[in-house]
Amino acid sequence: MTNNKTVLSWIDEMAAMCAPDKIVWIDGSDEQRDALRAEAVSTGEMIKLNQEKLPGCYYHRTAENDVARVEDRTFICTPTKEEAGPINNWMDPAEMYAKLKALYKDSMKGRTMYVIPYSMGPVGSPFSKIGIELTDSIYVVLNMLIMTRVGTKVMDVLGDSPEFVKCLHAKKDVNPEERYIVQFPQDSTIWSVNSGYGGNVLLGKKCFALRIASYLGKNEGWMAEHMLILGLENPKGEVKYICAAFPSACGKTNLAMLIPPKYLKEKGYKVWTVGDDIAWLRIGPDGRLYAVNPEAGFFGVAPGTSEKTNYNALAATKKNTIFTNVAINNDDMTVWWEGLDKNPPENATEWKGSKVNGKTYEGKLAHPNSRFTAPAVNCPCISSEFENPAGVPVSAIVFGGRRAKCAPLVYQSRDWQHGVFVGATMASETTAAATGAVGVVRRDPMAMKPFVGYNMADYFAHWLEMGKKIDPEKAPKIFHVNWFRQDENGEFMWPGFGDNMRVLLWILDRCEGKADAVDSPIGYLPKADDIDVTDLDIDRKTLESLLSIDKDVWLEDVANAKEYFAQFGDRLPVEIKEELEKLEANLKK
Ligand code: GTP
Ligand code: SPV
Ligand code: MN
Repeated sequence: MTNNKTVLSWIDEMAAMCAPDKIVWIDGSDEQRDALRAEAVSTGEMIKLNQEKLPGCYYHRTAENDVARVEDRTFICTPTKEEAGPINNWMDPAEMYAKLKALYKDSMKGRTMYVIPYSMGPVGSPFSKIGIELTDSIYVVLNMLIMTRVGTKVMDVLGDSPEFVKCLHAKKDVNPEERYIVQFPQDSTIWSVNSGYGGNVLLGKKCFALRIASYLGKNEGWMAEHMLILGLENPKGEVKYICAAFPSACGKTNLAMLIPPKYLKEKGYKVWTVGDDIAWLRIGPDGRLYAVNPEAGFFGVAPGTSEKTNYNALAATKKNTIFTNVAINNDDMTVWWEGLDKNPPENATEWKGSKVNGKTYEGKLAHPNSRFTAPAVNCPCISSEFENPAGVPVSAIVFGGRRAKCAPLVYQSRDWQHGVFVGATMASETTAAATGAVGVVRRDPMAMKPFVGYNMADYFAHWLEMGKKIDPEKAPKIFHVNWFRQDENGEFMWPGFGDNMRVLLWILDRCEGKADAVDSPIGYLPKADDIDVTDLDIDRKTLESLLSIDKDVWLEDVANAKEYFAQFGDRLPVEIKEELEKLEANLKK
C-alpha cells in the first residue's frame, strides 16, 4: 500500500517486537470488512445480531475487568514531569518504553497484526491529521472502520511524509495489573497494552484526537477539545454553530442530536449534528474560530438512549453498528439496555454473558458504560457540513457538568478571559465512563482532565493565547450550563434532553445581543422570563431556583478551586488567579 520508508521501518520494528504470525493492511474496502466480521463471528469475538432488524450489526463483550477508560493507568510521558504537569500520570519515556517493550515482546505470536491507516478529520483537509494503528484485535479494526476514515486513500495523502501518529495496541491477556495507555507527545507515539475496550484501544479517539492533538495544537496554534459541535437552524434557515464541553457521560451525544420541543419544531427550528465528542478548532482566514469533528462515527453511551431521549442516536444504531457490553434479547437476537424501554427481554443474556430472565433480574442487564459504535452517516440529523474540510464557524462555546447544587441552569461569562476561567473551574460528579467511584465531585477543567496531553496550566495559557488571536468582534461567547441540578429529594429540577433547546436559544440570543440578562457575582444570568417555557410543565419557583446561586455553596467551591489551582504553582496564568480573586470578592460583596 505504500513505499513510505518511515512507515515501513516502523512497522518492521514493531513487528519484530510483537512477533505476529502475519501482517494485514486494512484498505477500507467493504469486502475486507465483511471478511473480518465473518472471522470475528467464527472465533466468537463478535456475535452476529438479527440481520433483518439490525443489518450489519454485531455484538461484542469485553472482559469484566475491562469496561471503561483506566485513568490511573494512563500516562503522559514527556521528557520532564513538569511538561506533563501535576494532574497527569508521568514516567520517564525511556523507562516507560523499556517497561512496555517487555510486555509487547512476542505478544502477537499466533496472531495477526492489522495495520490501520486512518485520518482524523476529512481526508486531506488542512485540519486533519493521519495516524496508523497496529493492533491484534479485529474488534478494534471494525470499530476504527466506523470511528475514523480508513484505508488506501489515507496512505495516498500521507505519501512519503514521516508525519503520522504511531499507534500500537496489543490486547495481550487483558491483565488489569499490567494495563497501560501511554502517550509520548514528543514522539507522536501511543502505546496501549492489556485492554480491549473503547477509549483504551481505539487510539484515534481520546489518545490521539485529544491527548496527542492537544499537544500538537499548543505548538501549532490550534485546539483539540472534548466538545460536541451542533448547528442550530432558525425558521429563517440560518444556522449558528455551538461547541459544548461536558465531561464523559454528561450529555454531549444527547445535546448534539437534540430534537426541539414540539412548538419550536413547528416554528421551524432544527438541530444538526456535526460532532458528539471531539472538536478540533482553528482560526480561519477571516479571524473567526472554526470547528471540525475529527471522527467519523459515534461511540455513544447506550443506557438511557431511547426513542424519547435521543431518537436520532437510536436511529443511527439500526445498521452497521457494533454494540459493546449491552444485553442481548435471545428471542430475536436484538439488543437491550436500561432506559431503552420498559420491556426488558425475558430471555436475555446480560452483559457479563449469563442467561437470565430480564423481567426479574435484579442486576443491570447492560453495563452502565455499555456503548454503541455507529457510523455518523446513519444519523438522521447529520449536518450537511459534516465533511466540510474548512469546518463550521463557532458562535458560542458552552461548558457544563453534573452539579447537584452549585451551578445554575445557565450563565454567561463576561468576556473571553472570564470564559476561560469558567472552563478552568469546571467540576462534575464522576460517571461510569472511567473506572473508579461514581458520583464524586472532581475538578475537570474544560472536561479535559483525563485528556490533556501536557501541563494543564500551560493549557489554560494556550486558551488565553488563542483568545488574543481571534478577531474580538467575531469571538465566540462563552457560557456554562448545568442540566443536573437537584432538589432536596435528589430529583433533577430541569427536564433536560430536548428541552435544553430552550437554553440554547437564550445562548444564541445573547450572542446576537437580543436577550436580556442580570449581572451577578458569577456572570450574566437569564431572568426567569427570558427562558421560553411554552408547553413546559415547570413552576415559576423551580425555574427561579434553577437560575439562582447560593453564595455559601459558591464560596465553598471557590475555596476548593483555589486549592486545586495551587498545585500548578507559578505556572498558573495570572489571569486565572485574578479571575478567581474577582469572583471571591463579588461573592463576598
Ligand atoms: P461520552 O461519550 O462518555 O463522552 O458521554 P456524553 O457526554 O456524550 O454523554 P451522553 O449524551 O451519552 O449522556 C450520558 C448520560 O447522561 C445518559 O445516560 C443520558 O441519558 C444522560 N443525559 C444526557 N442529557 C441529559 C439531560 O439533559 N438531563 C439528564 N437528566 N440526563 C441527561
Ligand atoms: C469518554 O469516556 O469520554 C468517551 C468514551 O467518549 S471513550 O472512548 O471510552 O473515552
Ligand atoms: Mn467523551
